Amino acid sequence: MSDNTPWFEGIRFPMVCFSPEILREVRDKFLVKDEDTITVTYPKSGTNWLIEIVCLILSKGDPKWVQSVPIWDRSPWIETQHGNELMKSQKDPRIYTSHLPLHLFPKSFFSSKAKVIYCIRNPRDVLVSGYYFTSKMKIAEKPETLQQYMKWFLQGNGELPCKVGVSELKDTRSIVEKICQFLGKKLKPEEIDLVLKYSSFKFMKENEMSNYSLLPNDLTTEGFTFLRKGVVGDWKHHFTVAQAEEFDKIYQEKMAGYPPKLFPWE
Ligand code: PPS
Repeated sequence: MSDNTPWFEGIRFPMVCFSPEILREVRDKFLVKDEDTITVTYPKSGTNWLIEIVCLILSKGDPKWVQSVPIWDRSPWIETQHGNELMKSQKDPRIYTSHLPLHLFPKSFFSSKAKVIYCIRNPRDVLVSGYYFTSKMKIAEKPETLQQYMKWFLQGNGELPCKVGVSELKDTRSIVEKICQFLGKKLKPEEIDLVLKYSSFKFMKENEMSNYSLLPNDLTTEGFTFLRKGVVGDWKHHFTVAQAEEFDKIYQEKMAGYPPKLFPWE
């Protein structure tokens, strides 16, 4: 990645949506409240899917809210200029989102009782998803090839905060039930059915409040599709054997010391 993309404390941020002032303010001054629910992810790990599920749980499966308010307004990204501004008028109990790594996360979180739902995805699928996303967005520098993007990706972007983990959203029903329990929301089985229905890939792809078709044209290029494939294991169709080996080598190095089979993709 060229030096045109600005750094903030070891992380690269496209300055179209971010500013050093806001990033600093979020870390040092943002007041996390005990009643807050925060969805936290590394980018391209299923953030929007998780937000949709949380919103639908809060509305007991009624799709009115998710079909009338853009996803980035329902659960604002606190570190973006738009999200940060919205947070100033957000009513309690608040829900919001962040991709921030641990060292940039609001300090006040660590002494709060706020609920964090942290979603992880196979980093190989994250890489492929990020490659297509970056290739079609005007805010980020475009990789010429997957190999080039892999090189950028493997340079690393730090780690994310984790208070409660939700692994890759494979068995979605049990994940939804786990989130309901965590949030203290009792939903009837038929309400859970509605949460699953309206947060499915098909429904989210058709919902213009969730599929990013409302993004201004000057941010995206021809052929931009936010809900691209939504599957597990797409990386196998993209990595060459050499790339898979290169990825594994770095993965093993970075994960040294963690118990084996810690994650579902291992
Ligand atoms: S972002 O830009 O970081 O906020 O992106 P994020 O939402 O984290 O990740 C985008 C990927 O999530 C997939 N997605 C889904 N998969 C399955 N079901 C549902 N409902 C769903 N919603 C979003 C989306 O398709 C992106 O993955 P890829 O692999 O590119 O398809």
